[in-house]
Amino acid sequence: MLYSATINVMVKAARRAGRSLKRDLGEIEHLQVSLKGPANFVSLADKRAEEILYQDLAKARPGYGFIGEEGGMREGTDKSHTWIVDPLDGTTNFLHGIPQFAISIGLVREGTIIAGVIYNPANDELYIAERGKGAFLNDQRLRVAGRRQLNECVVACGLPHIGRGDHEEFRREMTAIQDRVAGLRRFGAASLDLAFVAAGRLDGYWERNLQSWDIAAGMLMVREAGGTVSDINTPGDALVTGDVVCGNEFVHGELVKILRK
Ligand code: 2AM
Ligand code: CA
Ligand code: CA
Ligand code: CA
Repeated sequence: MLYSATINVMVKAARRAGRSLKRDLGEIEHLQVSLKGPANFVSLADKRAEEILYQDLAKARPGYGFIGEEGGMREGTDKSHTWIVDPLDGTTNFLHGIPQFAISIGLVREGTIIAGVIYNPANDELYIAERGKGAFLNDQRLRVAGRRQLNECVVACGLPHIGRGDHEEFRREMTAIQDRVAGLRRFGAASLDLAFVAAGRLDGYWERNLQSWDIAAGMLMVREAGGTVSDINTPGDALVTGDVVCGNEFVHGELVKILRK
């Protein structure tokens, strides 16, 4: 595959940060884990990976703005382009040695996501999406699954975290969906849940209260694989509300019907 220069910059940065995460995975006991908020862990691994991503991306595109989970907002001189970066999505999995975590890099131009890279260094799966050009996993073009019977579908969700979201509402939604699908999953890394929908491994996924860095790259991945992604509640922008639902057009529609009741 021939990707654009911007994608190549993102892939190089993700792979370098990925090497850092892999090194740190081998010495979890030295990572100085702390809590940023209820059930929101951060470690040296998150911070080191973000520093690498910031350095590489800022060097290649000096004017672009940068929003990273651990570094906050850094404005650029180019007001139309912003990197949206999660240096380690799935920190809880990472700290438990569960190999379901990823680096997620999205590029937004004037409010539209135009490029996304999601990289899981544990299994070397690299997902790439570019607006209008498709989505790829290790250079293979991706297409969402085609199932049209909800009772044949495997759907993933995210659980509301301690101190966030409406836990009762979630239990109602989860029960309603669980009763209709072939299987329900909870993997714990939002970027990879979206990537799995793009890859046709999952038929659908929904989660509330996410942040832009969790989903910017993944939302584009699903769209470029032919899927439908939206805000759960309204036709609003999930990138802004953090409440995301996706699948093929049919599965998305069915999930929305259940979740909006
Ligand atoms: P993180 O590992 O980068 O924090 C899993 O449901 C998703 O929620 C992950 O993408 C995870 O990203 C995020 N997450 C984990 N703990 C969280 C918390 N306490 N509040 C908000 N988001 C959280
Ligand atoms: Ca976090
Ligand atoms: Ca995250
Ligand atoms: Ca993170």
